[in-house]
Amino acid sequence: MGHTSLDKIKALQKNPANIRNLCILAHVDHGKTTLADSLVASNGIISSRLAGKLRYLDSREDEQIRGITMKSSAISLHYASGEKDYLINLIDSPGHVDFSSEVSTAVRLCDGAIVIVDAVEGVCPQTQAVLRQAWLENIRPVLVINKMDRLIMELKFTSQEAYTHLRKILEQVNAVTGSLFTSKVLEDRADKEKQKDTEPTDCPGSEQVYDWSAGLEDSDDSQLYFSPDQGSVVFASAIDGWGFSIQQFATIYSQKMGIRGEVLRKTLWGDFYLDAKAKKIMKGAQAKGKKPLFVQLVLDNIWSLYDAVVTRRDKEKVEKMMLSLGVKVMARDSRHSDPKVLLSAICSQWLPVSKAVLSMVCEKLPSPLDIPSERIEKLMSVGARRFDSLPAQTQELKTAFMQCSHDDTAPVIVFVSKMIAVDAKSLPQNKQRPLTQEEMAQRRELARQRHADRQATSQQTDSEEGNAHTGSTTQTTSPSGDNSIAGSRSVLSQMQALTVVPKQEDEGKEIFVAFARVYSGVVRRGQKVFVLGPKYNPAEGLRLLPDGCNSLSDSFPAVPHLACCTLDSLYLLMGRELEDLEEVPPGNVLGIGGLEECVLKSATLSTSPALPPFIPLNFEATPIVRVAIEPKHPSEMPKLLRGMRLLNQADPCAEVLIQETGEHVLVTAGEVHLQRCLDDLRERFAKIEISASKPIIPFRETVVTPPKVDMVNEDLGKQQKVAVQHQVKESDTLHLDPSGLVTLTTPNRQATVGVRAVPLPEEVPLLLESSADLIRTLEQMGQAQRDGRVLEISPRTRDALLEMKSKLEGLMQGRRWRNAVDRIWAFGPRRHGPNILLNNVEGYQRPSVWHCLEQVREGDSAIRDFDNSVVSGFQLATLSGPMCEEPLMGVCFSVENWEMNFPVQRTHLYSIGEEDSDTISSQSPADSAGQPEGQGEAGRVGEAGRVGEPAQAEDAMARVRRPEDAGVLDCYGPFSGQLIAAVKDACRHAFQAKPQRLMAAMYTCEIMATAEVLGRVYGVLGKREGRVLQEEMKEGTDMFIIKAVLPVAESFGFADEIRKRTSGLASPQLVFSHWEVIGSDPYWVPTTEEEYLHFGEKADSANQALKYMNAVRRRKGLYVEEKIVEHGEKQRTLGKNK
Ligand SMILES: Nc1nc2c(ncn2[C@@H]2O[C@H](COP(=O)(O)OP(=O)(O)OP(=O)(O)O)[C@@H](O)[C@H]2O)c(=O)[nH]1
Ligand SMILES: [Mg+2]
Repeated sequence: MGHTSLDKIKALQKNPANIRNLCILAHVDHGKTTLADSLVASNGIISSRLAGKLRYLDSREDEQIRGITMKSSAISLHYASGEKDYLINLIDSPGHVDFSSEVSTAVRLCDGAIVIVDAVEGVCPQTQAVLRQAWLENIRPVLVINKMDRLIMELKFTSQEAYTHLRKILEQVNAVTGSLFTSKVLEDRADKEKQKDTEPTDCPGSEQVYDWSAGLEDSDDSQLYFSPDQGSVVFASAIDGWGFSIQQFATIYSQKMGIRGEVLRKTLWGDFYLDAKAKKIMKGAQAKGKKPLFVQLVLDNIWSLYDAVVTRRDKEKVEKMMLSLGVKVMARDSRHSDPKVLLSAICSQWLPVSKAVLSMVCEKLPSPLDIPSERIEKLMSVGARRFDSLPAQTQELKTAFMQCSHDDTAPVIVFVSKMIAVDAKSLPQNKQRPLTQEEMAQRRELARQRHADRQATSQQTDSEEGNAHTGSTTQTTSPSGDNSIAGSRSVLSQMQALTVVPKQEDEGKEIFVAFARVYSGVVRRGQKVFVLGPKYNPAEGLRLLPDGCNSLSDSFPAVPHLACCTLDSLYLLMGRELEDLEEVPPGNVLGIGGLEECVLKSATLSTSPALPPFIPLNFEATPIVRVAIEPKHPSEMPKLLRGMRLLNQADPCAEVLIQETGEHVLVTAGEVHLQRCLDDLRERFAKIEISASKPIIPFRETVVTPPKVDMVNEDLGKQQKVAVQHQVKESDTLHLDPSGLVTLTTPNRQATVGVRAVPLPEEVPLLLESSADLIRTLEQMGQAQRDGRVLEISPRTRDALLEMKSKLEGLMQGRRWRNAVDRIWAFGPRRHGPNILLNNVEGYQRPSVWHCLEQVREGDSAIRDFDNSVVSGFQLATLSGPMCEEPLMGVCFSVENWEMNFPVQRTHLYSIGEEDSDTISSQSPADSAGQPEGQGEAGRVGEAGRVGEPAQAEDAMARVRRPEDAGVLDCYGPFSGQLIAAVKDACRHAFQAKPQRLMAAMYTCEIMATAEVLGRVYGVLGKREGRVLQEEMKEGTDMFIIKAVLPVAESFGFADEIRKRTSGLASPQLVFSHWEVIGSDPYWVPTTEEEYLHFGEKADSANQALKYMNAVRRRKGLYVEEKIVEHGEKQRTLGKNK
């Protein structure tokens, strides 16, 4: 370590008021790691000459080669400001979208963040994303506008232009935070209003109906906006090593010019100018055409320094400037052929960036003691639970967070946000460390002694060779052997004790270190803690373990979702190195060893059973790129499996799974992430040759309303229906109605279901996808209600659910969807997907999914037996569609007919609500048979007759015999299986009876390119079926920003191709955005003459959907309908004709 000793850091860790936990966030390549280098150099860990070039925190080889950060890493730094000593726990995070999950893991452990913005590029997509993440985690950001040198050297701006440009950037950033803040204030206000339950704040008698700014005025947002005069902005050039805040210049000029520092601080940024005559600072620089103070006093100095040193290389002037700045540089720097060396030597002394940034951080960012109580409540309110619905003991823990107490009585609370895989060799206990003075002296002594011994023995062995020989072989058994041999042996063992040799078994082994933070209590090595699973319920824990962790014996009662483990070792994270620690006080970031058995990716640890698990990390990126992997040599499969398990643990976002087909699949966030995961597997975790398939592109299947025109834009008549329906083959159990209703009877003819597939309005699946979490909560509530429990949810979640419901109602308009929302039976697949099961069964008034939201509980849980089987069938049908077994999306299955027909002696139908006279809860065979035929659908008439007849005879008996407990078992018996299969098949056939389409996953990308390469960018986009949404010029630069969407299927190699075609000038970032229906029909065949003429007989050349579908089917080993040999006589042997 550099000049800050480990002891110093240990001492600093004990004072939470002077600790700052922060991360560096920004868009890719805006200079996070470069800035971190300067901060690291300020602690002497790396040389300041190398700062910016070394990228110390990018410790992986591929990070260095590619020049991008791929994982977040932490380092502890010391900063002395005046009297005070601060400990800065700094986390550098990656900016590439593929690794945005790493940002989430970093943000969770911090109290503040440095947001960096490139002075040229301004606010980019990831800048917005990270600001949002910081916002969501309630951590406070400060701003660094980096790469200021580019304004001078690249854009050749004058200082005045630069000032205007900087103001714009600042406005952009503040606009982003402003929008986050406003929505929050409005939300809070709505909450408050609801609590008060008062009238809306309309001013009586005034014209104003709704005052949108109400609530915004009285909330304090001064902390929120970045503003140089508040000291929350630093202007920097990390690569040249300089940076400053307004404060620094205010101090300089207040001494020089005799103006009060306070005044300068307020006026250095903004529309102020210096009136030289009146010796006053005046407002209105812009209106009067004067130079603003910031330009005159700050930027001009920097501009002239660059001009003198880099542009004109004016030695004399440089000397003069150095003299006036009081800067001295080494001779070799001033003689260096690259003027940048001299520049950074001067700047890093004049305006060291580390000082500017670190003093801003210490002043503006909160310490662990200032953790907002809102944040604590949010962390502890897992799921949609309300904080005040948690047990009292749990709520008390809030004070433990706030106090950051060192007391032994304080509960230990630790959050692990990810597991880092490190090479066992680099652990401190296995590392070769430099010897201390005493050890060296000891070694010298030992060596001398050994030499003397050896001489003595050699004299002896000359005479008694045999003896010595036996002596040496029986070393362990005869300790009282020859004196000198024993002596040399003891010397040897002492030697071994002094040399630190890595254990053999540890060679190349990966050890997991948890990346964590202590929120309360002192963590000690060897301590026992509870590991709380995501579903752990503190109420249960408190009941079963009233004494907590202290009195824990080996046989503590089994509490669901709770485990106990020992913290084997604690580490200080120092970038590439780890240092051993005995204990870690609260408020610090640390590494914990020995958790790999209990923690997969993240976890909450505590000594108190009252703590609920923290809310899960919020990941912005959706993992979407999947590949199937297999070892080159099949015998190495076990190694691959082990490797994949390790990878899964070491990466917050990567997923590994075994598909139904038996393939081992790796799911990653993007191409770059995929590459990194594969490299990790090959070189670290599995250490074998592996082969990866081409990326598996996900698709969705859907149905659409029949098109009005054919492929050559001719009006379609009735024939489309014929073409569509050929896929459904009728049989004696399957009947297809011309309107698309499929009626299917189970093989034992005891149940009949009629299902119709209808495309959902376009926005509905989007809404359902984006509200997946809400739907999951709804499902949990429904489940709880069915089990007779009540799940408390926060008012906010309830509102969100109701809002979603009303949005759905708004979207599902028209005759077809009348009352549909209230008849939703289930969502699928996995009970929260973008498809809907609708209850249109005549007379079956089952409560809808929204039922659990209604506070008044009526006793009408009129659910039929086997209701669950229908839902299960629907889930299965939506999980994999008939086109290529991909999940469905945007399909509504409306169950229009469901009849059960039991021989009464075997089973019966009943339901809890059957007694209610006003609900026809259970449709007994009698009901179905007795219904007037006319009320069913056209296709049902025949069915009803057929099925109904035998039932009628047993009707009377069914009414009499209603044993209360029989039949329940049957819900899980073989018949339910038949029903599930029948519903699934009915859904599939109903799906096939409609025009089917594939949906492709789409990326959005923003490409920044100069005018010269614009054409080529469009070329690449066009070739890959991309669609440009928007193109605009970036203000103040000659760059264009192009926003486009691109199918994921066409995106592989896109970034590379763009980079190559534009000589590295444009580099896009792909972010998954949505699913889009592919226009062409994969089952289309030419039917009219024009179509034959236009597309030829095979007509598959233009059918993109067919290509995608067949590719998926082939991959999955499904039957692919293809003509392989078309014209036998035309076939040639390739070899001959080449
Ligand atoms: N001109 C100029 N270039 C800079 C400055 N700071 C960083 N760079 C360059 O910008 C590039 C990216 O820098 P990094 O520090 O790796 O960026 P990063 O934000 O860590 O990137 P990721 O971690 O991949 O998101 C490097 O080539 C740096 O040399 C600066 O102040 N001025
Ligand atoms: Mg980086």
